[in-house]
Amino acid sequence: MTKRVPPSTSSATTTHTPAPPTRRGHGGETHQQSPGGDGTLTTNQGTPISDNQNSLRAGTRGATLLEDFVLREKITHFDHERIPERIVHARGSGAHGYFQVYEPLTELTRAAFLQDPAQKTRVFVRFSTVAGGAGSVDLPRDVRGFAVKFYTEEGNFDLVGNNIPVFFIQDAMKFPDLVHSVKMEADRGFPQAASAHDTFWDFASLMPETMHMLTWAMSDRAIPRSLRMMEGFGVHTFRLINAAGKSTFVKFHWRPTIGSQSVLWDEAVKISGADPDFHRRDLWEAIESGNFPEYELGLQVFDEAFADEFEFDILDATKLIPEEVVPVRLVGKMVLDRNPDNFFAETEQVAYHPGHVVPGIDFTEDPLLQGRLFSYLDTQLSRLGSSNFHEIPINRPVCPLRNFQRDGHMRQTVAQGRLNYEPNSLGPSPREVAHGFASHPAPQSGPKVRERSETFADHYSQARLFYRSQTEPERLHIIKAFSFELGKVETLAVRTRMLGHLHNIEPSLGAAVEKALRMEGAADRIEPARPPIELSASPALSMLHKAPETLKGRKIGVLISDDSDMALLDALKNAISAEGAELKLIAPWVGGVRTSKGGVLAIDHALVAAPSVFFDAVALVLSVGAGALLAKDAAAVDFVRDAFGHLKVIGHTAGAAPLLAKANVAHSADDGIVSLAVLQSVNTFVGVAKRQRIWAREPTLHAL
Ligand code: HDE
Repeated sequence: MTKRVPPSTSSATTTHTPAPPTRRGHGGETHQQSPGGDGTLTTNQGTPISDNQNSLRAGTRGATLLEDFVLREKITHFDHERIPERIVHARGSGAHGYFQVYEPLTELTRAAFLQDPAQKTRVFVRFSTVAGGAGSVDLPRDVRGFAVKFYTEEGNFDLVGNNIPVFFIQDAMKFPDLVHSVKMEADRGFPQAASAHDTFWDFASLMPETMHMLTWAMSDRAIPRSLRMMEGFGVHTFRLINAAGKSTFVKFHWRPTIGSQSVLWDEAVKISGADPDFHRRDLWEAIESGNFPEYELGLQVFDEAFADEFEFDILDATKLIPEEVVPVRLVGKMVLDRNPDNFFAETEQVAYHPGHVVPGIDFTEDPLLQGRLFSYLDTQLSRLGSSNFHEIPINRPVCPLRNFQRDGHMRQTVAQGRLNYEPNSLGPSPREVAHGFASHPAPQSGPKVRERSETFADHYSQARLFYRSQTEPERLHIIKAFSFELGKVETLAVRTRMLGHLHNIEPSLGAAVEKALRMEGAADRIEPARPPIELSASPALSMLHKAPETLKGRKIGVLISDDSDMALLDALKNAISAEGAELKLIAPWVGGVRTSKGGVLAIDHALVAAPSVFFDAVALVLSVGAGALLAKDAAAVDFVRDAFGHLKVIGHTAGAAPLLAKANVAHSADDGIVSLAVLQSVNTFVGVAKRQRIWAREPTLHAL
């Protein structure tokens, strides 16, 4: 039987004028394909396509013809759409932005982009999780990558950091082992994006140098509220070199201007199900709405004399320098003001490398950094498939690039002339320059050994420092995280070994985790290579200690229904936006709610699709009838119960009473339950919500 082709899918008969390719980018030139427009659909060779619905066949029911180059080209290209995902940091979210220095840093560095406060240097940032695959969720317990590419006039500078200032291991030799142990177990292919399994804790418990970073990874730092509310760190000690060749040691920091904040573990678990793209969406939406994320660049600078007298080795990436010892000087600001045009072309293909430095910035001998200097270039060869990855638009420097490297897989540059060598005398060609990058002449000597320096031997002191510097709620979360992770470990010997380390970090931590696991007295005795030393607490290591009272950049979820009080909603909206926060309306029906005047009020989210874990505080603006109705609805009850359990501020009208009761929330439970009976109480609600969470509530919710 011959089937008739519907008109909409029949071959196009209209003629089109081909749209000229546009050229755009951060500096590199690229053909951009824009969707829509009146452009003709073509093959990759530019041949106009007359039918994009049907392959070429011998008769309407006959075999497909091999000569169908349109089909073959399309399928071939599709078959190769994926490139290998990053072995670590596979899941990432990117954004464009700019960086500006506050004042010339001439005395410290000759890096051109750090001299002129009027100059904006374009950047591309990629945030990532470490262990999960590209399609994993945004909120596992994990370290976050914080990689910044500065497109400077003297070449690209990549600051490839993390959101935790130290690392698990001291020597690059152990990186493949670390990563193998944390990724999915080799035989079974799970768990995805989770450190809570035997191989990770087996490795970690056999490597005391991981203890400091483990304590950070078990803290709330590993479950950030938003990529906009996360600190970043260069981790290693680097060098800044000024025009006179003077070297100063530096540690790089990024500080979000709206403060750092994290979610609670139970929120992370629920967000992972309700919105696996929680962080990516949040970043995208913030930038789309003009609410640009900002981070200040901070420097901790110090000299050789300090390095010599400091208790720890500044080349050891498992150690930090407390801010109370060397203050962080804020020297500039990065603003993320543009979303990528294309996720693959930019976020996926961007290639960072700690070895991408500019004159004025240099390395130290940190053995972890030294290993990284090899790895990142090497990894691009398998990931991007060619030594020409620097020609991909997102990776191209904005300054001229001239050298004698030629050809290779997928070369884009059409080099002119015959001078592909140097020295030459046959014409003008690029030459070395005196102001070019020159390595700092740090003296190197010593026998060729495979040996760790004695100065790297202390593995517990800074873990203890970190733990002791936390506030009570933060310590409780560390205990709970260790208990959760070790609770998932099936091999008893791994658990008892790890408990031994926790005792060395801090006896009360070890005891608390033992109690939580009901393994009192089970810890192995582990003799530290070097006993921990007592250090003064560093309050700057606590997120809560530094947390500003603010709603800026936060989201308030307001649950409404038919006949909600419009005057109250208006007052809430004004007060919340005056704080730089966003109000989101949630209702049982995505189609909106009826107002008392007979209109329909549009809303932002349907209740089933927007649990309270998406918001920083909530308000229940419900009429008497709506409160009684929603008290019978599980999604509404969970909305309130979770908000309470997650220590959020809850504003409510009198009508919400049955719902609060059903969720087991007493009106007077604490000062985070705010009555919105009168309009003025909106200010009280906003004032309390600025505290972000009601920490005093937490101990009342945990019996064990
Ligand atoms: Fe990485 N790391 N890393 N790393 N790393 C990669 O490079 C590596 C380390 C970091 O968004 C890979 O292009 C080794 C520390 C970030 O594209 C790879 C060692 C820190 C990103 C690699 C380390 C980082 C990566 C995988 C130990 C914080 C994502 C894909 C010697 C200071 C960048 C790629 C992006 C990515 C190797 C340790 C941060 C395999 C060998 C320490 C943020 O080359």
